[in-house]
Amino acid sequence: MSSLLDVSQSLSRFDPATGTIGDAPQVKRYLADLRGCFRDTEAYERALTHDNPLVYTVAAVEPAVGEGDLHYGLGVIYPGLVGDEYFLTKGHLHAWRAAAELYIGIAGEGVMLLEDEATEETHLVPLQPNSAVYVPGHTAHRTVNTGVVPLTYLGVYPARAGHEYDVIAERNFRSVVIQRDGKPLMIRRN
Ligand code: S6P
Ligand code: ZN
Repeated sequence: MSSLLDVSQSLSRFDPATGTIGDAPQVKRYLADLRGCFRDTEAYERALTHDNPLVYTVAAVEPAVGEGDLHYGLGVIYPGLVGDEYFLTKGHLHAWRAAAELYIGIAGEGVMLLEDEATEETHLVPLQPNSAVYVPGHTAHRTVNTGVVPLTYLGVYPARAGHEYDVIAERNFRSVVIQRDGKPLMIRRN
């Protein structure tokens, strides 16, 4: 019987400084890609008239999509604000709703917004080096850089998880993370 272990696929080296994992594809999201995400739409449009900064990158290793396979991605969110709201990811549910995910903090200071799809109840969980955040299934997740240096993290998820962005684009997260007195604070969107 042949071995299922393909050692060439077992080790990858990631570079937190560039947000890359070997030659795995890297997605770059600029401020202009995040229309609709921020609460203060005037501040968003104003910021865009000056500049279109890189907000975050994700390099993903997504080889096979077999039952039981895992995928993972290295995310880097740059520090910044739109109005009083910190730079953030688009956020998503998994297309396969039951799929959970594990986030592992590597560098920087941030938080995750976790929102139960059914109840719309939101939780704020710190994402920091040497800590892991378990995102259960059926939970929309968005990552936010609340610090002054890039927030770097690894996300590990079932290969079949997939991404559902449209639901989030339509209804958005019920809560936002703003800077108040120099510190992060979660408030309701409206
Ligand atoms: C994938 C995982 C992460 C995100 C990354 C960017 O399931 O949750 O790798 O893709 O944090 O966020 P988003 O919402 O733009 O995919
Ligand atoms: Zn995810």
